[in-house]
Amino acid sequence: MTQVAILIGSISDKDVLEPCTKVLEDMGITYRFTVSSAHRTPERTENMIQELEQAGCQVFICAAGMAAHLAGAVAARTIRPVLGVPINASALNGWDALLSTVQMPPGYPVGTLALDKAGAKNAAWQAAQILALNDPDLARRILEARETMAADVAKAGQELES
Ligand code: RP5
Repeated sequence: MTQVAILIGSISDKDVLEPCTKVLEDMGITYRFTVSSAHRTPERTENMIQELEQAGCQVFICAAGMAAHLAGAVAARTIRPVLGVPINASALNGWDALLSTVQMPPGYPVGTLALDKAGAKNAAWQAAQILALNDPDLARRILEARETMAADVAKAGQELES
């Protein structure tokens, strides 16, 4: 079963998604990571969405740069949550991708995260939180991870002050 799909617009985007796959793996979430371009392979994108939904995908994470329409193209074809990660892949430093991803028409939202690796990481956390609505064990793992993060801050504070 595939709980989460990660779609990138180009294979050149692959490394940016490494923090995303790590969080999903740490949380025990099954995912499929593949490439499909909104512009270069529109039919593949459309077919992929159907295939992924049939495989049980609950959340789509879509990452692209430049004219970053991948998340919007997916949101047009599914009512499952779509999270968008704009990638800095141009001379406009990612502003083009951010604005292309975030500005969706009413009824077709893309939950747009931060640029690049920061957004990729939080897309995984956001997907985990969505899945946790119906998965108490996953909810517990998320809370435990937060406790670890809080303990790390406290430990760093103690070390800084000592
Ligand atoms: C976007 O254009 C991709 O998501 C990538 O970020 C950027 C460059 O793609 P390539 O020319 O490297 O395939 O569509």
